[in-house]
Amino acid sequence: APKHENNENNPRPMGIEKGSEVGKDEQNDFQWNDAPTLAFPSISTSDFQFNMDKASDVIVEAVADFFSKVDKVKLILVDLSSKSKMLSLVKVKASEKNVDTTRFSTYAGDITRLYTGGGLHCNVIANASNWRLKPGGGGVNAAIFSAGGEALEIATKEQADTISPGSSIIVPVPRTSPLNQREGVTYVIHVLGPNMNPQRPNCLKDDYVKGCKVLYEAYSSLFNNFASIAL
Ligand code: AR6
Repeated sequence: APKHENNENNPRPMGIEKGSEVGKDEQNDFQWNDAPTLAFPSISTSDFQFNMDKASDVIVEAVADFFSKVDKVKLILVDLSSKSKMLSLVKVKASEKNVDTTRFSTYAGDITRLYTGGGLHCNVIANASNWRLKPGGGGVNAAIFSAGGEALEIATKEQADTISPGSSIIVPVPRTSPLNQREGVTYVIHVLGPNMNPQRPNCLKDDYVKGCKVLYEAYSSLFNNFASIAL
């Protein structure tokens, strides 16, 4: 067991209590603690300047729709700080919509250090990408490419050169990548969300009718791609 497992500073996502029976489905003996888990950041709400209140509605709707079709997988929304406005908004709305907290939780921490920083086993993580699937830039994209090393860059290029808003691309993470070796991440799914930042390509200029539609498509594409790997 990793050393940090008893560290109180590493909050566990709701619904996953170490050493307890929480998450065990009595009916069929299904172990929720072992369920395939996707960790994902809030797409478009930082550099792409998408309204957080609207984005949180879209996330909860996309999660609820996905859970109505797919069973026995877990989703975790991740953001860097426990003071994250996105995490608070989504927690409130998920609870209002009665989304199952065994299957959907939030986690404050670095998505590139889920295992070494939080003891979480997530073999699939999502990235808020740019249309050229290029490393760097900033935000979670820079963090994931930096943690993934050259191996992730090469593996990404093997899958695609570009990506369009509202879609996602599955990249198997090579064993040589530190993200795989250190964190146990075997897939990164790059997602391109809608952009409201005039200084970035394809700005939607505050068209939130289109924006919410594209954001919903981005999450459905992500979740469906995750299911195609996990199940
Ligand atoms: N771990 C978890 N969450 C993070 C991390 C991290 N290490 N770093 C940032 N976040 P953003 P976007 C959160 O800006 O708005 C890039 O340059 C952050 O707090 O990364 O979709 C790309 O190349 C926020 O909640 O993505 C694109 O050009 C969320 O991740 C552009 O930014 C997404 O913020 C995409 O912009």
